[in-house]
Amino acid sequence: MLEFIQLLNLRYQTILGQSNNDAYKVKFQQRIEQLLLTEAFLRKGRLINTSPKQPLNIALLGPTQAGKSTITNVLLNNNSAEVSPLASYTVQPHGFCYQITIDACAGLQNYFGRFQQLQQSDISKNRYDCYSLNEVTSNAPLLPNCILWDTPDFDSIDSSTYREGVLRTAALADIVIIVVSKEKYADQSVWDMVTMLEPLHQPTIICLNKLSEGTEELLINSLKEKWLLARTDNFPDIVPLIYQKQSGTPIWPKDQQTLLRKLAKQIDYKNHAKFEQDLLKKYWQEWIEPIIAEHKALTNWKELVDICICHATENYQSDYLDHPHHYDTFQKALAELLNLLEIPGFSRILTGVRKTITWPARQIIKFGRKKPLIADNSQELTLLNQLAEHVLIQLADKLLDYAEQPHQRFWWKEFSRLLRSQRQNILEDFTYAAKEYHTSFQQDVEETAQHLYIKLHEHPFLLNSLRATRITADAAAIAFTLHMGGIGIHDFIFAPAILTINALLAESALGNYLHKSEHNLKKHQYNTVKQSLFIDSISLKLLELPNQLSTTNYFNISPAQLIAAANKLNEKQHGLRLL
Ligand SMILES: Nc1nc2c(ncn2[C@@H]2O[C@H](COP(=O)(O)OP(=O)(O)OP(=O)(O)O)[C@@H](O)[C@H]2O)c(=O)[nH]1
Ligand SMILES: [Mg+2]
Repeated sequence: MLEFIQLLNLRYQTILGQSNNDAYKVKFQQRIEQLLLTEAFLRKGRLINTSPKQPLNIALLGPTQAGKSTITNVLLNNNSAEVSPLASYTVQPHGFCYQITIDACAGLQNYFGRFQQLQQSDISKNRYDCYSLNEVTSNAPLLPNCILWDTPDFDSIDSSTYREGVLRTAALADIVIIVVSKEKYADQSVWDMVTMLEPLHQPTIICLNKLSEGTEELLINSLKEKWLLARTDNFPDIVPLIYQKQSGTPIWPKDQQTLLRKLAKQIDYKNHAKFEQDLLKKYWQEWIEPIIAEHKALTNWKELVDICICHATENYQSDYLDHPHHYDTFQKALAELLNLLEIPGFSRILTGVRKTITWPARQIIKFGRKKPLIADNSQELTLLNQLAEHVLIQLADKLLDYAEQPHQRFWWKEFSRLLRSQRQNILEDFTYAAKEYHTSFQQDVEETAQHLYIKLHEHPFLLNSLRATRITADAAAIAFTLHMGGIGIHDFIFAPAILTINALLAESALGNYLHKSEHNLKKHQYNTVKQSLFIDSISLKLLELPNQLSTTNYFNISPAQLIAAANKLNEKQHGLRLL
């Protein structure tokens, strides 16, 4: 699950980097923060599992200049944290180990991942992917043994650049101290953070800093109202700190000296796995919404392609296979049959030719003259190419429609551009595949002719009477001319001799067989065209197109990856950590 959250976060960040849409930016930025916090909280779960004796972590979180660093020093009872009147002064998480050695914090580097652990004195102000860890030697009666974390603010203009450090430290904390000043306690950014932290179930206190005398009650009541709006858990302990004009150092109230030590005793990790799961579930639907939308777009695309391909296949059937004037494949088989008939009359006609070439005509190829394909410029090929073009036109129109709709508009626009750029390639590939099919289907035409020829031998009377007619001789001559490329298939079909032969055969004892052969050839032709051209060529290429979309604009998380992650999210067994 941790890996999936990291992947999701990475994709959100990449896409956000490419986006110019402001509404979209705010939404994505929010989700990135949720993901960062969740990733850190899952890492915390791993830390608890791998190093159960981890030191206690207490983090001070708050808006800039609220006094986080100042209060860190109050709690540490020294001046380890750097305080400044300049806004956004602290920009990295600084951990101060009280009564704890740095060696005991070994698991932290793993927790912080790409953030580098440095000495406070070695940290440069311009580097945000690091944190410091220092041992403090003071006596700090307000603190239990712990790492006390001073953190950067989360509300200044610059804060987005170092927010990850804040979120990582927030998720690490076993106790959270929200530091607000009287000027800042009502800021939306404070309550957004307070709301965001609720699923982490951390014991929390609020330090209300820079108070003027007498305003305490009023401000605490107001804080309470805001808390009840933001959170569902109990209003936490408030530590009011009066502004110390002279010393600059607030004084921790006497009656709350033991507050942190008491809270420390209540820390319990037994529900951490459940809290992780609740946190994931809280945001899950929102996070995966754009991925689902991408999957939906892909499904829509597949449906569109399927519909267009289905129409094209139907049109091929009606405009070619079932079309009385356009369909010519079976006629080619008949032409082959006539060539196969060794008819005496036919032989006489061919005598001149036979002197120079060898029968059957197929062997002409051996003499360097390519046998013309019966229908190189066939009606079928023209129609197939038109159908492919029509499929692409229909799809391009549909894509434009989708690009006008509110959902996944950018995906469809980009996809529409992609289809336009690939259109020519797809059509050229289709034309090539159609020619290939046409050439190789010649073999099936010849086989049909051979079967008819064999069948004809079962009817010697018919064979002989065919051979005896002058018409058959004429037809054979026409077939040969067709074979040699002298005439086209349409001249052949409508030649009177051929029409007569067709009628003769259809009305003969072979009529039924002829009809069946035509039917079978057509069926086989339909299946071949459907599979090799409409499915394996054009459809496959169209369905592969989404893979060519730029990965910087889209999530590209597959349905299988998403299902695997969702399954992990829902796997829950008593007491077992599964995330
Ligand atoms: N006089 C006086 N100054 C205070 C008090 N509390 C905080 N300050 C001042 O407020 C300013 C900001 O305090 P910091 O502790 O640096 O605030 P911060 O929240 O860490 O600010 P960033 O690191 O910029 O986010 C400093 O100049 C402090 O000296 C107080 O009680 N009295
Ligand atoms: Mg500070």
